[in-house]
Amino acid sequence: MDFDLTDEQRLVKETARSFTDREIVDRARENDRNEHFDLELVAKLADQGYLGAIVPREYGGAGLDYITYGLVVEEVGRGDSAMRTVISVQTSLVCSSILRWGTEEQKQRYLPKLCSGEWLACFGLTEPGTGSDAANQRTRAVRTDGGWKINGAKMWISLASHAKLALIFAQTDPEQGHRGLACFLVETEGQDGFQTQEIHHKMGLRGSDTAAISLDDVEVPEDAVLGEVGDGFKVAMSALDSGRYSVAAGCVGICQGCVEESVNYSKERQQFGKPIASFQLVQAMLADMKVETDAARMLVYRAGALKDAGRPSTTETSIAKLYATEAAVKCANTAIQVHGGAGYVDDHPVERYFRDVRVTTLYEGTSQIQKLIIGRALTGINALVPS
Ligand code: COS
Repeated sequence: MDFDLTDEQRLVKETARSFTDREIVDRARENDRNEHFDLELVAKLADQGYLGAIVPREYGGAGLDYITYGLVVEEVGRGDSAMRTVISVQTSLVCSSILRWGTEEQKQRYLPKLCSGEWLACFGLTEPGTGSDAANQRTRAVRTDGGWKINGAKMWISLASHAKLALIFAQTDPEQGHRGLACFLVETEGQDGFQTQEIHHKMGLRGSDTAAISLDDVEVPEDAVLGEVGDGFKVAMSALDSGRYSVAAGCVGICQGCVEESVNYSKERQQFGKPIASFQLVQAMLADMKVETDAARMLVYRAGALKDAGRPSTTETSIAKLYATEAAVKCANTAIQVHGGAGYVDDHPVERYFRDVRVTTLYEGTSQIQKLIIGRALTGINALVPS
């Protein structure tokens, strides 16, 4: 077992750290305040190669392994979860799905545009009535002469308002249950019946584009199907294997940010004639955050190492996602405690961490769903199926 990063991994991490400090950190607060989805910054993420981090170079990607990708996501996540979300959606949910399930033609058509940032893309799985029960898609796709007609609605979809490509999951044959699902590559520009509506007043991720999608007789050709008809659920689950990893890595970044901000603040802030860092109860809070951060990071590294080795990693990814997201919620809460009143306004990033992190135990599978996946792996019993 080797706990050291390779020279290349260290270099990529250091580059991502200085990029984050230089480009992201200063803009995060204003973008959050103004609910501004910062396309200029998204273009810079693309220039860094982060939107196609795990995509092979032949398709315009950076060709990074999963561990190195996780290091980038951690650094960007420390700076701003709204920007981290762009990477997670574009790279993990969309590019990894096209890589794994796409035809050569689909890969050539979409991956270079997505890696370069020319196109943004979104992942349309969740619906107004369908969250954890992802197989229960109400969106319907019916065959037409040369393709498919799709009707339905999607909810809470990151990047949807700006996406030129939408992965849309739909039921083709309700009698087949999850085996009737298909994933469609829907090009949105000039697409009749495809409409988005931005969602505002979110608790956090205010600098992120979140929208609802309505699909009203959206017509796509036969070759818009990603994988085979009937593979849709597997496409979604495999995408989430990568997406959950990315969310977990981003949360390690939040934990790390909480530690760094709290250490700095506690050494500056004076009470009772001393820096508060010299009080044992403050050090206990710092130590708790550090332990959570390291444990979460190790779990992310393990999931990444399994992915790089091409081994099954679904359970270990759920463990990493569960632990890292819950750890980040705890760390953000503790970091505010260390900051006292100063942590209750957005002068310090910990206030934004606290709001941004809250969604991470909800999206890409709630903590409860991760526990069910882990519990099933332990027992062989699917607790979701009523007996
Ligand atoms: N990769 C590829 N295929 C997978 C997979 C994975 N990680 N996990 C499951 N599958 C396959 C299974 O092999 C099975 O295939 P068959 O049809 O050939 O038997 C099929 O998918 C169904 O799998 P499973 O029995 O595990 O389905 P369940 O209904 O029990 O799964 C959970 C339920 C909870 C795991 C799933 O619905 C889930 O993850 N829900 C949360 C959804 C979510 O995260 N939503 C948030 C989206 S925000 S982007």
